[in-house]
Amino acid sequence: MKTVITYGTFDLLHYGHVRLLKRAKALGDYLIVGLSTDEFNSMKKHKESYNDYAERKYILEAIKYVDKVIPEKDWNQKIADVKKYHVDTFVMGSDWEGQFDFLKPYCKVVYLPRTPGISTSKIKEDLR
Ligand code: C2G
Repeated sequence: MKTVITYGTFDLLHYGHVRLLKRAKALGDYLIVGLSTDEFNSMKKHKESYNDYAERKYILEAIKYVDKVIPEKDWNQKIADVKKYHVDTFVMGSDWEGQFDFLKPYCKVVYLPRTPGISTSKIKEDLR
């Protein structure tokens, strides 16, 4: 079984997120999502999500590409997660290109092209 992992806030879930999850799952058989907790968002990522962790987790678990959701509490948990879950491939959108190459000794690192024209901040702006 090939395990893939990705991380994010996934707030106001949109098709850019779902396209990322679909392509990530296609790289293996089992997809784990490290979902940023509310504390991690506000303390370390300096962003507040509209939906809280429980709501974002509920939505992600309803997506057929997602097999498991774990909390992302810290920037420094990825190596431990890769080891703990025997991850074969780490995936992130291309806005993170190169930022996680430190994982290369532990697993494959894949940056997938971001979906243009959609983002949570754009949705919020458009709705304003
Ligand atoms: N994404 C995408 N296309 C978009 C918007 C987002 O492919 N139009 C991808 C991002 O590149 C990321 C994932 O969807 O891989 C989740 O996006 P965010 O929730 O914005 O993730 P982010 O806040 O960047 O958190 O430790 C990593 C961080 O937790 C990533």
